[in-house]
This record gives sequence, structure tokens and C-alpha cells, in this order.
Amino acid sequence: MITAEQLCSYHENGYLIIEDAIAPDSLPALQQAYEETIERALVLGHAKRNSETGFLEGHRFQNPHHPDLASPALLEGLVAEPVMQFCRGLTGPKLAFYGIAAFAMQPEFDYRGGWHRDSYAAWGKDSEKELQIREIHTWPCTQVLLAIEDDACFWLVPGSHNRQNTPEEERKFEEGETGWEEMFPGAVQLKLRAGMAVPFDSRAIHRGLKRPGSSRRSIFVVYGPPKEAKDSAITSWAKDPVYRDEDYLASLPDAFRAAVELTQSSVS
Ligand SMILES: O=C(O)CCC(=O)C(=O)O
Repeated sequence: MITAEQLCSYHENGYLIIEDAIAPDSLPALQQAYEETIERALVLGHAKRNSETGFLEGHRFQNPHHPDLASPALLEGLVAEPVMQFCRGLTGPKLAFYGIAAFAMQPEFDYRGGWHRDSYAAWGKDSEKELQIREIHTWPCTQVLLAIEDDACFWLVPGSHNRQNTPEEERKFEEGETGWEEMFPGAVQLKLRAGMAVPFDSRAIHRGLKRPGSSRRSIFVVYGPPKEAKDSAITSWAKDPVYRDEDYLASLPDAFRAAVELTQSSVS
């Protein structure tokens, strides 16, 4: 049960850790489904295989919910009840599904994400739209990091989601001090156990960092209100007719189907 205190904490810090988003006894099936989805994506060309490593090129692929790939155990994980409760508490009862990035890295992969706000990438730092969006106190969209295996790669500056940069942050962004070796004041590293979920406000200053030594299996899924879905850069999948196939829709978990259909209505 997600409490009012947890929602308050999200509004204050820009993220929330949901401890057992995936029940421990559902984890092995989810982990196996994810490995199978990655392999199917590589075989069917939904993700590119690196010829040297034999695994994924880069650190992630998109749309593991494509009809060629969709696996019930994986999709059930994306709409796990604690995650849905949180998202409905934030957004309201009508919850659209915007998109997914599926992260998969082998132990030797060196992933050194830079510090950023997603609003910079989406609209351009200090553009009229970006400044307007950053002024909004409560942003109704949320990005959920679902840890399919233990994951200590995500870092975030609590409370940075709905305020301007401090002078020090501004200087770092302006001077390009955003590389993996940099630290932002107050940033925290989230050390997640498999099965935890972290909804976060992606306007916050954050980064991902995985040095060689451990693998990473995590999914980032974005939910938000139907109205904004048509303006989002990550909802283009919803225009593809393959996602409207009746057998595909009928195969989806109810909560996921409802969220998919709201996005489809919004973009068409
Ligand atoms: O890899 C991560 O944990 C963060 C990913 C990220 O920065 C992003 O999706 O914007």
C-alpha cells in the first residue's frame, strides 16, 4: 500500500524507493523472462548485437513490449500493483504508458553516463519550454527504474527536480563538468536490490554509472497522463499499427493494456 507520506516524500525528493515492488517469489520468472526478451530482441533485430562481445551493442534497447518480444511475466512486472498504486496516486486514475528503455549490460561493459536533467535533452537547457516545465511544482509523469537484478548504478540529486540550479550546479552545466568522474553536491547513489522500483522525476539532476565488474539488468518505464502523451518524444511506438493488433492487446495484462490504449488514443 502506497501511503500519503510516500507520495509527499516523492514530491519533496523527486524519487521514492518502493521496497518489494516485485514479490520475491515472482522475481525468478521475471529475471528469466527478461533474459529471454533480450535474446529474442537480438535474434529478431529489435536490438543490435555487438559482433565482438556477442551481446548487446550499447547499454539498452527500446520497446521490449513490441508484439515480437512481449512476455507476460515481464509485462506483469511493469504493472506490479505497488508501482501502479504509486503512479495512480501521482497522475490520477487515467494512466498512460509512454515508453520503455530496457537496460542490459554484461560485467565487462563500461557505462559512464553524464549528469543531466532529461528536460535538457528533451527541450534544450533554458529553452522557453524547458524553463516553464522546470517551474511546475508537481510533474505528473514519472520514470520508474525497475531493478530486475541488484542495481547500484543510479545517482540523483534529491530535491533538484522542481527548482532552478544552484550557482554551483549552473556552473558545472555551463562549463561541461558533467562527466562520469564529476560529483554533484548532495547527489545520492541508490543501491537497489532486485525487485525494488524507483519512480523518479526525470527533471531532477541524475546519471547512471556502471564500471566493469557487475552486470546490469534494469528497466526504465515512463507513465503519465494521457493528455501529455502525444507531446512526448518516446510515444512514437503507439502510432505503429502492430501495437493495435487485437490478439496482441488481448494478451496484455489488464493494467498494461489500459495504459497502452490510453496512449494510442492520445497520439492518434
Ligand atoms: O542509467 C541510469 O541509471 C540513468 C539513466 C538515465 O540517466 C536516463 O535514462 O536519463
